[in-house]
Amino acid sequence: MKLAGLELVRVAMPLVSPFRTSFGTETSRDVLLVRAVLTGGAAGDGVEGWGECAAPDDPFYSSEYTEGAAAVIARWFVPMLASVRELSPEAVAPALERVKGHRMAKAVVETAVLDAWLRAHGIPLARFLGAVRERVDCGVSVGIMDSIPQLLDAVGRYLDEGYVRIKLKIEPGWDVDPVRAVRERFGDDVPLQVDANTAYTLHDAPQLAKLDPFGLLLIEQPLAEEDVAGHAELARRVRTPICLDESILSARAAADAIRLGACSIVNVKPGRVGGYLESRRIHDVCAAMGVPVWCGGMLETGVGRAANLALAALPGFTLPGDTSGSRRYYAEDVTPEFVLDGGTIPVPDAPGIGVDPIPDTLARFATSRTFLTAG
Ligand code: SMG
Ligand code: MG
Repeated sequence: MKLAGLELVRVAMPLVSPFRTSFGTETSRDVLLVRAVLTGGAAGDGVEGWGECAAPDDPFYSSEYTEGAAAVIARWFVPMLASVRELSPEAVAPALERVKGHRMAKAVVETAVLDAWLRAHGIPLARFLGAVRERVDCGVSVGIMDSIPQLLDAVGRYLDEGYVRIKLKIEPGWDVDPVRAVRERFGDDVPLQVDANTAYTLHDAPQLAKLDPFGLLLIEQPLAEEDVAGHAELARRVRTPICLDESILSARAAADAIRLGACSIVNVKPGRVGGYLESRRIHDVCAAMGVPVWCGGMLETGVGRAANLALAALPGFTLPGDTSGSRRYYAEDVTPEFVLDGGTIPVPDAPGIGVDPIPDTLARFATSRTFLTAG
């Protein structure tokens, strides 16, 4: 199979409510979807596949952002992939290896090719990855709010909807009080965790240790992306398990961080690590080292959500992920809705990622569409 081309589709997706983290507030997403068209071999005259870029609008979560991802794909990835004679999912990363970083951009391209390839072969992504479940347990990530009563309302609504785990975004000034308030209102049995998105330094260890009495599942990424040694030191000073998100860019980084004692749990986000193949390697490394993993989220539309659900169904994903129902994010999604039922969402079982954008809906949300011909 060869690449015929990639279509870059930009969609403007308003969020149902603002999502505030320690690095900023998002009210909508400028999402980059990629449609890969392959020809020849099992694809015959042509087969297409979809991927969603995890990059946010701004380079505040990590160095990547939507506009930058679209640029590197158009300028570098399309010509590099055009020269691959036998294009398979496994051939994408080696073909793009010369480009440093840009993992979210690499991931969306690899996913679109993977989806097309799996459709050509009639294989669902979940089966390809080695999934062992048909439904996955879902948690929800709750942003920083203006007040504790507002937070308790939001958490109460999510618990009523059936989410099986709550994650609170924290930052200096919004950490112990919201956690205590949630524990007092909803009890000690609610699986609860926090995510700081790098907002603290090692000097804050005494403050973070104040979270210990609340029996949290984990503290996610308290320190800077590069500060693996700092996380290892922090892990010795707090009892709550440390989970890394931003710091884990590859299976190698995961193995190193675990060996150094910087984390005992890993958040796997396919975009952050360069795709689903690397995500599976992280899963395997963590399983071999006895470290639980869970699937993170980047406010994906149904395109990215479908693939994340397949990943979250692997055996090592023993903690609920940020794989919430479509309605937690969008009043209307570009794919058929993913509905939370009994705290779980079914894993798509059709070939590839198992869903397609709905053409009319995509047309309404699209702000631009560019087809880049390979070769
Ligand atoms: O998709 O439910 C979701 C969002 C989960 O909190 C979430 N993601 O650091 O884990 C994280 C954040 C990053 C969001 S950046 C837009
Ligand atoms: Mg995180």
